[in-house]
Amino acid sequence: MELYFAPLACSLASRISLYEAGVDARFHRVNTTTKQLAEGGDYLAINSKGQVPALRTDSGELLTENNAILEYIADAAPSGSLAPKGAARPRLREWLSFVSSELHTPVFGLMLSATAPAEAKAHARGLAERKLAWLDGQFDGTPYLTGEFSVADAYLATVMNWTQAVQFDLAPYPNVAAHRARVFDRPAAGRAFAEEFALYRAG
Ligand SMILES: N[C@@H](CCC(=O)N[C@@H](CS)C(=O)NCC(=O)O)C(=O)O
Repeated sequence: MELYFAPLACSLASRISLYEAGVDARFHRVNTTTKQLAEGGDYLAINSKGQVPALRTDSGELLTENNAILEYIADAAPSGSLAPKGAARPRLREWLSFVSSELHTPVFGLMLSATAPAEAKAHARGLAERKLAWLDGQFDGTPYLTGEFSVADAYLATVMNWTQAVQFDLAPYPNVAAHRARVFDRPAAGRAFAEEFALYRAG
C-alpha cells in the first residue's frame, strides 16, 4: 500500500491505523496547498481531489476519503482487530461518519482554515462545543468508541489533536481529552504522531 499524506493532517489517522495493523506501506508527502509531492510531481495527477489521505491499494486502485481508507486498512490488518465485525460493523461506520461529518470537515477543518471568515470560524467553535459536550457523555466507562480500539479512535484522536492548533480547550471534555491521550499512549499511534510531528516541525 502507499499512503499520500500531509504531516499531522487527517491522514495521520491512516498512518496510525497502518502501524497498528502492522501493514507495510510507503508514504508520499503532499503539500496540500501547492498540490505538489515532496518527492516531485503533481499530486492532482494522482488524486484529482487534491486532498489527503489517498491510498494506493496493493491491487493498484486509488482510494480516497478517510472513512473508506480507514475501513480498508482495518480489513487488511492481519489481526483483524481494528474494526468490529459482522452485526457490529455499522457501529464503526456510525463513529467514522460522526468524526468525519460532525467534527472534521465542517468544524475543526473550518477552524483551521487559512481563508475562512472570522464569523464562520466562530460558528464552527460553537458547534465544536456542542458536539464535544455530547461526545464526552458517550464514553460511559469505555476506553474506545466501539469498546475495543478501532480505526475510528485513530480518526477521532487525530482530529482532537488539532484542538491545540486552534486553542480549543479540551478541559471541559475530560473523557474526550482522556481518549486522545489513551490513543497516543499506544506505541503504534505514538510512533505515528512522533514521526509526523518531526516532519511538520522540519517544514
Ligand atoms: N472528505 C475528505 C476530506 C479530507 C480533507 O479534508 N483533507 C485535508 C487535510 S485534513 C486536505 O487535504 N486539505 C487540503 C484541501 O482541501 O485542499 C476525507 O474525508 O478524506
